[in-house]
Amino acid sequence: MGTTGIPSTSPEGDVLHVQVAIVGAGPGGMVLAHLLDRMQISCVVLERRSRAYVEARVRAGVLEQTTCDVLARLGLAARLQREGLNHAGVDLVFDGQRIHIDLAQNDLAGITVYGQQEVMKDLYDAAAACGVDVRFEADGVTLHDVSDVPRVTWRERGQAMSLDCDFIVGCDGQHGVSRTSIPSTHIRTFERAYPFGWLGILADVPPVSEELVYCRHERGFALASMRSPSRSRYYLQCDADTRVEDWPDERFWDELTLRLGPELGAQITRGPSIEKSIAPLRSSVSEPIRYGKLFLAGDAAHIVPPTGAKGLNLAVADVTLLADALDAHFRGEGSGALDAWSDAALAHVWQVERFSWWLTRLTHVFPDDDAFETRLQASEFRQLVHSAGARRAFAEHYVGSVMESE
Ligand code: RFL
Ligand code: PHB
Repeated sequence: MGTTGIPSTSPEGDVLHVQVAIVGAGPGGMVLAHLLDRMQISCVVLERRSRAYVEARVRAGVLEQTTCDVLARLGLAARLQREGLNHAGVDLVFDGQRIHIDLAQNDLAGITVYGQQEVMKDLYDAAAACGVDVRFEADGVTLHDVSDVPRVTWRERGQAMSLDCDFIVGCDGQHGVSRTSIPSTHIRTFERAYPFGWLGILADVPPVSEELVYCRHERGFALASMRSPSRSRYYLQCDADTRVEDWPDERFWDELTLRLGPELGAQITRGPSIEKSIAPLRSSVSEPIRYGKLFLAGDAAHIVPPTGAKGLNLAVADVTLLADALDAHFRGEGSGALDAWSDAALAHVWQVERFSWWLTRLTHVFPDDDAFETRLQASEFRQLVHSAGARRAFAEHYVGSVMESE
């Protein structure tokens, strides 16, 4: 450990070198940095924001077992195992009818609810302890010559920095610089935008249900989730152009109560929101996710609507596969695994894209849907009610065991 990192800044402006430069210190970039550190591959992580900013960003809540296993393998799961909430099931409500889907049947492992903010704290604390080099507030990160002899430049506390490397991994999310550093002739993006967003709140009140509840109501989708036995996370489908100011807490609670229906709605404990934000929904995949010496991973490469709870898990899956391929390369085993990485990662990505799109289609109200479409939705739900096979397929996708069982 502690092989990562570049020498301290050279005042003479010497060019520094590292094996892998990682752009973005979100979950993808940080898990990759830890994996490379354990493989004795030198790396540095360049993050545009401050540590406090990233840790305050409320996002994912659901971790697949594979993600938990990667964190455990890295020795980073002590708090996750103590504080994470294991869930053996999830509930779906469709126009008032509620079903339970067993997520821990047979070989399936269930999921763990543990906030992305907590994951980030654990990754950053461990980075500081192991000497993994993370440069926060790296300004104006620019990638050069990515097809051949890659170099990264940025500004750090006003000082110009430059770094040579063997590879760059762009883990800088959907608005980062990495994807746009690939010439448009060498990358293609496939996408779907959805005509709505999610309005989310966090509140220090007990969750309405022990399980996560995904609810399709004629007024729109609602999701009941949590962070702890005393902290709830709720989402409502909202118009694409709605603003947080349009949604005072009382309006949110009233709407949630309506959408969750009389039985669940009556159980809601209201309280002041401690966070409220709106996220647009999008599906998108770029192909291929390698150009020369540059690899794209996580949200920089693909976006899923949060309905399937998959984005963070996908980012971890991408970088886990990539770390093994980089390790094989640096151990002199050739470039086969690196060359195969983009296709291999994308095969998994498309599985997850399909599930996330399908679950969004099933549970949301699409403004242009006619009676034909809504009857198809209802019929899709009835399939889940009546078919153990359909519920099993749902569970496999939700817990993320699909690739493993193929
Ligand atoms: P991130 O987390 O966006 O991190 C990218 C980092 O790169 C930095 N950056 C730059 N750094 C340097 N130079 C630049 N030019 C840069 N541009 C950007 C950014 O500051 C940032 O720190 O991408 P990454 O690592 O790929 O991770 C992706 C996940 O964060 C994301 O997919 C999840 O949050 C998605 N997601 C969920 N995923 C799950 O697996 N389970 C869930 O339950 C779940 N729930 C959710 C979600 C996302 C949501 N929103 C807000 C979209 C719920 C919601 C509401
Ligand atoms: C969350 O708890 O933030 C959460 C849970 C399930 C999802 C998305 C987000 O599908």
